[in-house]
Amino acid sequence: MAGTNQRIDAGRLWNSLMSMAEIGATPKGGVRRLTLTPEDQAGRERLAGWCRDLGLTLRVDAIGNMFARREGRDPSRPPVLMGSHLDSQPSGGKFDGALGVLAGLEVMRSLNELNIATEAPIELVNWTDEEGSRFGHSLMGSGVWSGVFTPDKAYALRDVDGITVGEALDSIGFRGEHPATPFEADAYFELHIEQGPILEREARQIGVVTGAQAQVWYDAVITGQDSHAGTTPPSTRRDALLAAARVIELVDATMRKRGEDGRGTVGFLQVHPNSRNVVPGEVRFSVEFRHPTVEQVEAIAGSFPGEAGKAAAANGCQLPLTELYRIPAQPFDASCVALVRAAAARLGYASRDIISGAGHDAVYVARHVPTAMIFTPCKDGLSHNEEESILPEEAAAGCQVLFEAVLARANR
Ligand code: HGY
Ligand code: MN
Ligand code: MN
Ligand code: MN
Repeated sequence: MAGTNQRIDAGRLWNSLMSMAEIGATPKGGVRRLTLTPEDQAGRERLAGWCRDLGLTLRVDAIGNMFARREGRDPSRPPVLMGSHLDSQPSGGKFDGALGVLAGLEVMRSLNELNIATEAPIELVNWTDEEGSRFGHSLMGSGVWSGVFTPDKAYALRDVDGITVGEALDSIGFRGEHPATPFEADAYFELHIEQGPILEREARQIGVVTGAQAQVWYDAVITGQDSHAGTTPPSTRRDALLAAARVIELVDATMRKRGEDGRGTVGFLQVHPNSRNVVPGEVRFSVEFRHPTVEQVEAIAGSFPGEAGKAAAANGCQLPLTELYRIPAQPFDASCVALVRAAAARLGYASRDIISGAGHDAVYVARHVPTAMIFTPCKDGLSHNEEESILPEEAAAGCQVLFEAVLARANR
């Protein structure tokens, strides 16, 4: 395995990853650290302790984003940022997000150990609620920071139990006093597992991420009529679940029309009243589409709502569809991408350029700060799954590239 001139401590990085994975550990080897829950709080506090041990200055902003700062020789220079997220899917993997945060921590530890003073300050970031699983808006913390969502809009988002983001932030003590607004930063680098099969299939250790694909997210509520399962004949049923099934078929057909680049998913669904002998009168569910080109996402956004409404109406139901947000395809900054590519080459890692199929905080940060991402492979390209797994040397390779890219940028 290349990367002989390692300046990071691979074993220490792996130990940090395994230590963080204990928080919210699930029986099948994954993690459940839903945003703003006690598990997320425990992960945040563990990170904060590690940062304090390094003498980093910690600050938390109004949406709970955490920034740990290492001073540079020239405090007037804007900081170089690096980081990712510690929140997870309900049955997520140990490395999604955590790798980027803990590799950043390892960069800080190594800079201290090697007594390297950088010109510019460096800040490690843990973004709040990247996953969007609990409150329905992904990239929420970086979205508020970058002005996509207002703080008040974010605070008002509710989970399935009716708890708001504001209440959850306060309950874990992470509503900080710093404004959640874009401050001047020199660059942002995010290390993340690819969450897809390409790097593993091509035996590449590093993905040089040049951008991320476009997305559109909806909330759907199908309303029919609750009625008795035993007495309601087919002719008078207004079965919201049957209508939802037709719409879900349409989501799949809309995706497949775009071939292997198409993505269409219904991941969340609630049936009301969810009783065995009641024809359901209401179904709430999520719909999201993605594609490498914004044109295709725009085309879908132009046709899907009408087609879905017709499918619901054909089953005697209404379908209020709310578009939550659209994320255009986001190219990353060429000079930062070049630093990632050069670092991988210098370290002797096999790399390739790649577009991210997943959304990342880097997508919103890139609207204000020159940004690049580094990918490492994951087994079978599996993620958002408890069996997500990577090798220690893969984590180390990504961390080493992060170290070199951040150092080069901070000293340019
Ligand atoms: O949904 C996403 O793409 C991200 O992994 N949360
Ligand atoms: Mn992630
Ligand atoms: Mn994820
Ligand atoms: Mn991400």
